[in-house]
Amino acid sequence: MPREIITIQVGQCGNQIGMEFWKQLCLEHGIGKDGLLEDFATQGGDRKDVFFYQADDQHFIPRSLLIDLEPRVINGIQNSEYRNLYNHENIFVAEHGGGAGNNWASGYHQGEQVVDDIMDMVDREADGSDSLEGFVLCHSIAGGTGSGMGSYLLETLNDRYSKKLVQTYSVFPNQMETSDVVVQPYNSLLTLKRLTLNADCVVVLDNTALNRIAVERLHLPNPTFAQTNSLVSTVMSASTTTLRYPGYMNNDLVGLLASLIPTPRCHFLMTGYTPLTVERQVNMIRKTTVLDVMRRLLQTKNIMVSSYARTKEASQAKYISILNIIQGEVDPTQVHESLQRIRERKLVNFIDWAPASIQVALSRKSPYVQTTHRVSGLMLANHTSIRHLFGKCLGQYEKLRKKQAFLDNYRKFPMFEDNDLSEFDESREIIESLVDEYKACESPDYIKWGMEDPGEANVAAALDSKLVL
Ligand SMILES: Nc1nc2c(ncn2[C@@H]2O[C@H](COP(=O)(O)OP(=O)(O)OP(=O)(O)O)[C@@H](O)[C@H]2O)c(=O)[nH]1
Ligand SMILES: [Mg+2]
Repeated sequence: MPREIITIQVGQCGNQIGMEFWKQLCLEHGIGKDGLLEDFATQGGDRKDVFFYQADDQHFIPRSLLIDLEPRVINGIQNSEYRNLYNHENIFVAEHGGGAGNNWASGYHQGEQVVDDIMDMVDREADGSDSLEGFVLCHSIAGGTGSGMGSYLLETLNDRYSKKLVQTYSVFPNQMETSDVVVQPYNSLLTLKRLTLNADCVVVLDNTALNRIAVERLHLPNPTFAQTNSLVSTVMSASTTTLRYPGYMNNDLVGLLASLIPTPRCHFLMTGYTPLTVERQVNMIRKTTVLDVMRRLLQTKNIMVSSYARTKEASQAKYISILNIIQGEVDPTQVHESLQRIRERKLVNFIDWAPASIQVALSRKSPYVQTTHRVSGLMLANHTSIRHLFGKCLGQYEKLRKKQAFLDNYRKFPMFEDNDLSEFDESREIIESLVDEYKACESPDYIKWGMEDPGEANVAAALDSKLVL
């Protein structure tokens, strides 16, 4: 029985990374640019129906919604070789075409106004699936549309499809480039509140780290979005391989996430990948034992989130859980031995309040995509040092807010009318408490954390229900 997943791509970044994801999926499943199955790909054994459905004329169509408040990126997709891939009824571009001008409040407000049209599309896609497992949202958190409208959609999905999983691929802004978007700290903070409260899992894609990897590892002096998005699509497709090439574990999203997310709020995942390549440029790695792949995955230079921790803090950071998805020619009997080695040599610093959770899934690889490396690995990790990224967002927000900078842009919209800035304050509190919770995870007493505060008792309740299960 398929466990279908509907992808919702919102805004420039959301649609650009979404498009790369679909290109990669088409290649891996032998689906042509027009959605027709290639002659060589009829033998299958893969599960295309998780992400695609087949139309009456045999075309494979992505279960995907393309949404933007300005036409440029979606027009680009519609004029590309992939123009016949998507269902045209699933494309939403605002009539005014003016975007949300890097303003979360505008994106959120416009989301509220067009939500019926978009939910009609979502409902239609949901009705067309046998056993819908959940939704994947692709967006950036720093602009106006993906962040603001994305936030509104997250709240709505949570409300209307409360039993379904919601996972996001969320692009964090480049912290090194001041010119990026001046008000990005406001937009990021307001979006982070929804990612904390209304998503089951957030895969953090950090433009700072993606750029660093492109410059340092791939020797691209001025990486373009096309180049960093190729890293993103690699991560997105690798993280879904166990769903698309079923094996003995992690065949559905709930199974994949359950092992990585022991408590509901700490659901922000980092990723690492090896070998890193862009546009067929390959750093040759010859040794391909499971242990080698796992070691490489644990190296910070392969990890796609930048660390802002000071040295002392960094040494206290711990892994809550790790899932390594390894594809290619490896000897499965090595898995157990490698795990033992990693434990013995203390290569990984794990939390003290639960058993060390490091899992390895050996997954099949697409027979249609030729790679020069024999083995590749993706690490999905729940790691407490993610709190420093949120800390950085909070710090930047405080600076801007203290100066009362650019707030008038927000006051124009109903949520912030009459100088009501409580939404900012509430979002700040929630992110502060998220940072505190990740910090608490570093201590052996985490299980007791938040018990004295009735507002946080839900964490303990959730833990209890997990233990009962
Ligand atoms: N990795 C990556 N980041 C992107 C891409 N496009 C935009 N970004 C980042 O996304 C942020 C800006 O958000 P956009 O997605 O352009 O904005 P939007 O959602 O379209 O919203 P508005 O244009 O303001 O209505 C910045 O941090 C950019 O660096 C992309 O293709 N890849
Ligand atoms: Mg835009």
